[in-house]
Amino acid sequence: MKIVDARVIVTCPGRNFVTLKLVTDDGLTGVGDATLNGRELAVASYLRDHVVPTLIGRDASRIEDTWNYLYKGAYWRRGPVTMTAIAAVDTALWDIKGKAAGMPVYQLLGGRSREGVTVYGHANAETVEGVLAEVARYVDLGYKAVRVQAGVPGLATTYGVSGDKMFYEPADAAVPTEAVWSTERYLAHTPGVFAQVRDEFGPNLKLLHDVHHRLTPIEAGRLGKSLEPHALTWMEDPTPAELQDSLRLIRQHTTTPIAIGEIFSGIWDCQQLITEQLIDYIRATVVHAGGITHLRRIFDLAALYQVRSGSHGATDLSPVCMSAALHLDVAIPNFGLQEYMRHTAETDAVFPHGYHFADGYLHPAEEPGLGVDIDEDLAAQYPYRPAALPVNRLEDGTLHSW
Ligand code: KDG
Ligand code: MG
Repeated sequence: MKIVDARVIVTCPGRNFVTLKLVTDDGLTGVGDATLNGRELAVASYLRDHVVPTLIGRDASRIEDTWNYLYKGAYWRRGPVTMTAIAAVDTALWDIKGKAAGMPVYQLLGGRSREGVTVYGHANAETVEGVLAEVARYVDLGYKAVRVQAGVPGLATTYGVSGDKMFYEPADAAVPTEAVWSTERYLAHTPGVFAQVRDEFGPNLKLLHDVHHRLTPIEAGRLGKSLEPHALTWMEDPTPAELQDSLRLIRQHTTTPIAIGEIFSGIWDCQQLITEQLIDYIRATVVHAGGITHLRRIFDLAALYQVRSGSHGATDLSPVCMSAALHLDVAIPNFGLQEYMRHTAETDAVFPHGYHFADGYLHPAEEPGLGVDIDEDLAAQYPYRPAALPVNRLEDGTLHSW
């Protein structure tokens, strides 16, 4: 089973997506997501210029060997652009393997460990009243887990608070827009928001919050401690995690569980966090962490240390990534939660897929492979539009993590 064609498709049905489609000599096709928000064309070029020429004629059944060929063969290893490109090839090859076997990919990963994939949605609003209404909306839709983000008084905009409630598109301009941040205002306001949400919705709803890398370890320790009475399922990205040792300091101060990993490219970014049990949930994704093959490796390491999965699933990860994620989510023993930001109707039309939401759970497609495709004719109607993620500054103008 040889690869005879490899197409890199860039499309913008509301936002940019990069997709790799592989075709084999026996007529099977496979798709892989290659979207790296704000840096889409870098991955498209990496694939077109450096990877596709090495794929033609390659045996499509050799997933592990192809992964290592692309990882070790490039000499440079790691990095988000490389790992996203490898992920696209890997995901497409799993899709093909599933189709060749006549099975959904989760069967090839060991079969089901659960009936459905518990997902969380984003309840967000500028005001606490607005937040309560949004949480109620998600509860009415059947969600069992909700991420809560509220506007911070005194700040013009806040991460995670959007006008269009079911989708969140922070990459809002060709040249990055600038937001202003105050840790003091944020720390003063946030615990009160969660007190009201917990009070209104009771103990059973899973509540989550994304700090988006904005605090120092000791500030994160303080936030975690102040959130303890409200029993969060996790506090996400409390501090930038390049310095993995710094998580020890947060752990010394709080029992609020910690989730990190959406910007990780592979196992080396989280090895210490996992093996020293400095996090509770690893949020790496199929598309940015080397595909199904490599993410499975991360999750298996995590399982040894009682760390559960909590994969990133924002709208900049295409339905191809979501389809792949669900096959892993349903199969691994240490699944925790899956983020689920809905895509727009335009995006769903470009990427017809078989996964579906019911009663707070997502269910992977049952057809052979991943159960997702790209409509290339429709995709061609949405040309690429430059869109970058914002930057963030403190009130005195100092550049801060966004
Ligand atoms: O591309 C960046 C977004 O995916 C990110 O800002 C969303 O943090 C995010 C999340 O948890 O969904
Ligand atoms: Mg996040």
